[in-house]
Amino acid sequence: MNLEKQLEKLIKAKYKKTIKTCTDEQLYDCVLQLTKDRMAEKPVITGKKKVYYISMEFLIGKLLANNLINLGIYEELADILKKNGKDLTAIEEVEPEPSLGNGGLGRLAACFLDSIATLGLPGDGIGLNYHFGLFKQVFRNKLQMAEKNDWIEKNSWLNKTDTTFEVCFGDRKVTSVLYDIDVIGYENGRNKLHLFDVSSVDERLVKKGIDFDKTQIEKNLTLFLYPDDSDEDGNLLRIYQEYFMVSNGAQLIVRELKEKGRDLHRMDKYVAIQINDTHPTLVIPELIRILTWEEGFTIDDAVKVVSKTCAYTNHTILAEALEKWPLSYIEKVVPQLVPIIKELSARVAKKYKDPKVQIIDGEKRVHMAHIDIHYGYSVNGVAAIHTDILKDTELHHFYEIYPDKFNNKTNGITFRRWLLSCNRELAALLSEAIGEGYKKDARLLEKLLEKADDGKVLNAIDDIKRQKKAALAAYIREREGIEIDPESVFDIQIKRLHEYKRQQMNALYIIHKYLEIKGGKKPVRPMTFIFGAKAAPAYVIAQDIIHLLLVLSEIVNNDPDVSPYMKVVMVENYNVSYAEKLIPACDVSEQISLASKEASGTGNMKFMLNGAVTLGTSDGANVEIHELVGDDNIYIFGEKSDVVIEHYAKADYVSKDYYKKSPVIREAVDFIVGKQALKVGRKENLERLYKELLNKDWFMTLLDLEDYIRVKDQMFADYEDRERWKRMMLVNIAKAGFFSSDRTIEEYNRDIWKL
Ligand code: 26V
Repeated sequence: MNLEKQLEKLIKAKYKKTIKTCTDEQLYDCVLQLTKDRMAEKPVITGKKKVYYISMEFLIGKLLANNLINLGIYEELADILKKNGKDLTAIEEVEPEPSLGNGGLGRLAACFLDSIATLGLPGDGIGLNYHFGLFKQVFRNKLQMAEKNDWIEKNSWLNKTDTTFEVCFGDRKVTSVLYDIDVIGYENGRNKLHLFDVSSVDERLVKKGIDFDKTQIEKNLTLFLYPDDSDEDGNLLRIYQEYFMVSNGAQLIVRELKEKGRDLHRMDKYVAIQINDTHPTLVIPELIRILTWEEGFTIDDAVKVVSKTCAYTNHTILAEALEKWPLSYIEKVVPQLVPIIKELSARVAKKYKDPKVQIIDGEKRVHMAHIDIHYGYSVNGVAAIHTDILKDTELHHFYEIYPDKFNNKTNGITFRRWLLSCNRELAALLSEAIGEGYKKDARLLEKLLEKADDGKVLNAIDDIKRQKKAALAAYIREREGIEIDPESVFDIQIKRLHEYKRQQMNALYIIHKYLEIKGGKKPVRPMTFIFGAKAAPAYVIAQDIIHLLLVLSEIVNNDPDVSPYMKVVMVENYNVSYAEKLIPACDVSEQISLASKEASGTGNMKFMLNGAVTLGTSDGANVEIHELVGDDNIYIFGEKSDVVIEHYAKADYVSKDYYKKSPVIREAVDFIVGKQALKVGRKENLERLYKELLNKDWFMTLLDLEDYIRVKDQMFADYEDRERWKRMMLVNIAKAGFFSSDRTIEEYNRDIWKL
């Protein structure tokens, strides 16, 4: 049916109105329905073999614009609405954003689902339907508070199915209910994101903020994305969630295989299971349990086929992020898996004596990654440098045993969301300059290099950047109540708050600039420093860093000597939707993690694609960005990963030495507990952070601070060479094609899944 007629019909049936007389909310409701109907018409992608991407997180973001684009009806619908005095972007704003992920890992899973469908590969996601997802961040008294994100509305993208499974825990049994979200490829067919829920979940359990009784598993299991793991109940709940997800996933996979009449002994010919970090690791013993207990397999046969089916992706080398569960916890939550885990562990112990590769260690903790490596057929890192570090250091002992299992899959991002949807102006310009081909084959963006000396194209790119900066300035005025100057340089750091990502180093630069301006050294052009970051509620120093950023924002923005030259904005509740507004408006992309610590990063890719220039360390995918754009189109500073790794090995980094040696560092660090800061900030938070930096500084902020200041100053100076900067923007866009998640998924398929 004609799109306009279809919409009119829906509106008439539901609201007895017309497009013209509907509110934006009513229109959203009907456009959602229309889009779902159109998606349901798309053929399900099928094939002999299918991948299941199993993950505790799918940070899908709002879906309306993306689905309209992938259906190829965005423009048409926008025109229809416009003709009736309505604005599609205003209607997009009505959609609530689900927060089913923490950050990069969850967003990557969402990009992958988009690419899997776009490439026409059969592949479904398996995850959990968190009712309140990750908390909503609000600032009170310059501190982060957490509230629930109530995203599920009566009419949503979720489709309730009649699939239910029983999941047995040691102390109770629960019944699951499955919700599906359709995943449409760009001009292609349909896959599914399966989100499991418990039928007995009770939202009323949440009292104040995000507090709830962590022991009432039937009622709380799917309320929140992993609650803090600062106490035993929190940890146990996390294991309940993990087992609930994998048990449902395994039952679903086995059921689908049986429905298709497949021989379970040859499961690996029909199924690949990609384990996203260690969170879904229990799927391995759970599948073995199902095959032996319920399908009559010998343990040897079950282990063999499962090991040929499961593949593992590692997303971090941070020791504190690698899951090691006490066997006693697993015993309490899923006692039925304990004999299987013990058997898997015993087989390893029999073959390998090295304590570093054991599954159950001397303290009776289960190393989840070790299960994946021994009993999976592929282990991959997420950027070249990350995979090298895994092979050379973190997982070296495993690499010696299984050299062929290790491989790299450099992360990617879906260009549908991070270019076509969030920067329609730039996409249109690119189509005009180099044709539409890049939309299907991102590598064709390189054709833009032919325009590197074309003043018209360069100016057009720059004009779009200004337009996006003006739009962001208006949004920030409305949301945060802060006035920023679109003519200033927009320097942006948006990512989870973590010491290794070093937002605190950026803060020290800001203090340094503030003091310079106070001392009379004015910059040629004003600078705007923008941050967005949530911190885990139990992560004290991260909370302190947020406090410092909010303190700096107040001091700087209210100082009449300084504010004409510099502004600091910490946006509230940074999420995918905010990212879609910030990234197209960015001049300088801050990627300043301590070398070796950021496995890949994916924000770095989104910024580059939108014409921002990276200021970064040789870490994660920055290394590959650097190789692609060359020295002239990126700003790299700081110690390299080998130096950093050696500091850790020798334990010889002493932050106080750097503090003592450098007056610039001293002045900036002391400011944190100086009179001015203490006047607007809280002593407890600021002093704790100050002491941390001086006495510990585990992620070596002061090691790189001077080099950071030097290179960042140079970068701001270069920004004034406008012609050169425009060229840098162009080169970054042109070289971003490699980071399309379509390329990443093609590699996963070629090397691992073989669909
Ligand atoms: C988890 C935790 C949990 C508790 C303590 C501190 C901590 C620190 C880091 C993490 C991260 C877990 C894994 C993760 O999210 N990795 C991210 O994966 C992205 C997609 O591959 C990648 O781009 C990021 O560099 C990587 O940090």
